[in-house]
Amino acid sequence: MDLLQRVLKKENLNAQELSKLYDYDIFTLGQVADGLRREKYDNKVFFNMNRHINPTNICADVCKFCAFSASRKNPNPYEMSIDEIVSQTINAYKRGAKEVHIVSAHSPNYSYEWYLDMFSAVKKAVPQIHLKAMTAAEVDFLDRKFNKGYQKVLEDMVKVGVDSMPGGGAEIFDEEVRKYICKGKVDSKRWLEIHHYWHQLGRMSNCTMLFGHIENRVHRVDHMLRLRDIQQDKNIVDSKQGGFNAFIPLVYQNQNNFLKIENFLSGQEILKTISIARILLDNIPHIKAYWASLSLNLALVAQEFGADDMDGTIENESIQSAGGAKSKNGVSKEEMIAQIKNAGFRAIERDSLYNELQEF
Ligand code: V47
Repeated sequence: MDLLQRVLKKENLNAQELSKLYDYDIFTLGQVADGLRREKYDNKVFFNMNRHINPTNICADVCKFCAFSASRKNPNPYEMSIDEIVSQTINAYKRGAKEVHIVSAHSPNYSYEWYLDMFSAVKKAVPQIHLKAMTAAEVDFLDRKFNKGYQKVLEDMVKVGVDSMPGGGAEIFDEEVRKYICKGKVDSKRWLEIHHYWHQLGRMSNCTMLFGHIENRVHRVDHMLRLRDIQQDKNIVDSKQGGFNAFIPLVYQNQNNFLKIENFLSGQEILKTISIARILLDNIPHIKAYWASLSLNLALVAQEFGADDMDGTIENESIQSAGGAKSKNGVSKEEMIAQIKNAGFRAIERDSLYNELQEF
């Protein structure tokens, strides 16, 4: 039987076998992925009104791909105070943001209590805002620095009002590649355990994959399968609470950092990866074509290749843009809506948990 048919019949295949999905042309993969996304969401494209806040770029880790952290190539260290973070949240809320996405470098300077106080202060100032914060890499960093145990860190996050976790820090789970690109950071097993425990607490999170550097197709598929596996936990599925909301493939931005690559990703390879994600990740509801990473244009095309979400207005994007992406100032709500509609889709503003708020 044809490989695609075997995959759609949910035959148990390994990453090596499944990586052969890339041998199909993009139209075949796209048609199947588009069919699956339309079954669930018709021709809706989701976006949200959000604000990214990155409290500091001072980092104890040295990931080769990172252009955001203060380093020899980026000698502009900064550190925000809790007051600044709160005031950015209030201003974003007044402009219509429903979510703040707070992710930091792994700072040697902030105390454990600083994080808890900061989240409490944000939630106290704007109780209505959805607080999406702390990558699994940060949770692991705090656990190791302050000897807390990752479970305690996650439980404390719940107590101070963190609503959901973003998907950062996943990079590529393959241990060899990971060792080369981000040695010393949270390992793959722990990244997955942290999200799994968060899901057991009844909370939602996202998951990412950084691709287009030194990884190969098998590594990408292996990454997706590891995510699909933890999403299968029967207790969590039965409880109908907690789990991954969205998978976000992040295209590697190759400027101002220490990871030199020889093979640049084609648009075709990016779209195939998005289609394969939709086909393989049948238990993760949303595939986010993060426009800051893909560009607005390709993120819109990706909506015909299995993606159903663009991410949000962002207001201030520091990580992809540090690596060369044109996303520094976010995108206005008006432009986001116009672009989605011009591409022939229905523009749906959602909240952070994908409840539909308004159609434009
Ligand atoms: O973990 C770092 C990546 C991630 C580069 O959960 C890079 O809704 C490309 O996770 N080129 C952080 N990527 C961003 C992130 C995210 C973004 C938007 C929404 C959500 C969500 C999560 O950015 C890091 C890392 O994988 N990254 N450097 C780079 N040069």
